[in-house]
Amino acid sequence: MKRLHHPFAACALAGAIAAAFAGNAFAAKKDVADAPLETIQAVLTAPPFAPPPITRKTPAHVVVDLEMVEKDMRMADGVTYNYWTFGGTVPGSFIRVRKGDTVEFKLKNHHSSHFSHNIDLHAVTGQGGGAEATFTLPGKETQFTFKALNPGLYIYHCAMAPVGMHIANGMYGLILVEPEEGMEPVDKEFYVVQGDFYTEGAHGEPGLQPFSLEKAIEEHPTYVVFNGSVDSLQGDKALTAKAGEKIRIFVGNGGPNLVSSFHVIGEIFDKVYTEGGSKYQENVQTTLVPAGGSAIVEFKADVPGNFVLVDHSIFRTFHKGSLGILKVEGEKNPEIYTGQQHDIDYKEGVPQGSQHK
Ligand SMILES: [Cu+2]
Repeated sequence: MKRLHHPFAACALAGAIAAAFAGNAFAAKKDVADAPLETIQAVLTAPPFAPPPITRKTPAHVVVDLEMVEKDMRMADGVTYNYWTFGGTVPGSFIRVRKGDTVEFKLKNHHSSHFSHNIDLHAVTGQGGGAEATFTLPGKETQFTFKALNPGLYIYHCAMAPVGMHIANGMYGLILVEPEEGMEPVDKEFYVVQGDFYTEGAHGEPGLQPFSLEKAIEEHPTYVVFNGSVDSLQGDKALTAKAGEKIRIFVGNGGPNLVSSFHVIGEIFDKVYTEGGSKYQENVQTTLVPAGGSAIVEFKADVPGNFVLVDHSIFRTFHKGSLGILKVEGEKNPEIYTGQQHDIDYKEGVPQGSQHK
């Protein structure tokens, strides 16, 4: 005898009801989908800045125009390098879209380029992340279109063979897909991407330095830097903020080889969206940023000072270049941080804790 309360029977009934409702919901969604999307030209920014937050509440048809340029730029004082770039900078232009957007992606390869390039965006669902569709000879433009299905912070990079060499020459950047509800407002947003570079000459050896395939294969970088060069975030190029401001840094790691132990000396990240995903961890000192990966870090700059961005694999920082400054100005707050309170002779034989009496 058939038991009406058999769990599968119950499931089938519930499924049929759910399907009926889903059918209605689908019909309603389809009407919205049929409405023509507003066409918007994407605002692209050079590091260390990100385009403004997205305020619209509906998907759009976003057009991205990105130009690939090969050019000599400064690696360090007296040292230049022939960088291959997306948009003329390392990392490449920051791209910001919203979940559900349809992105029409136009990739241009400058006439002066010596090589063909393409792009693999980790935000793309589809063959090669777009690489197959964007093989672009010098002087050509290619195009493909994708739908931003998953929110998150994604690396993009060139995927022409030898892939490692194109990435090692600076061909990477970040694309942010904002969630539908947007992101929590902050006072300042920055764009920082680590990369490792391999030159024939030793660290600091002057002149135009060729790429060393041997060092790259051995994973022995000559330079490990933020935003493409030594001192890119120092002096008058330091990141700046005021005490009390909420800071968000979109952190990426282009690699091609190293994993970054990203840390800001003198700060604690209130939130880290680990690996650039949707969930955050709280109260983090150092976050791992994989090669070809990202993280979103957020913190309040409570007190003034020079806060130092580092890869805490620390020899890289002090000997290969991965050091940047966030300069925070404002009123001191001794309740949070006093600065040095004394510097006196230490008297041997006096019990600990009473030397200064
Ligand atoms: Cu390339």
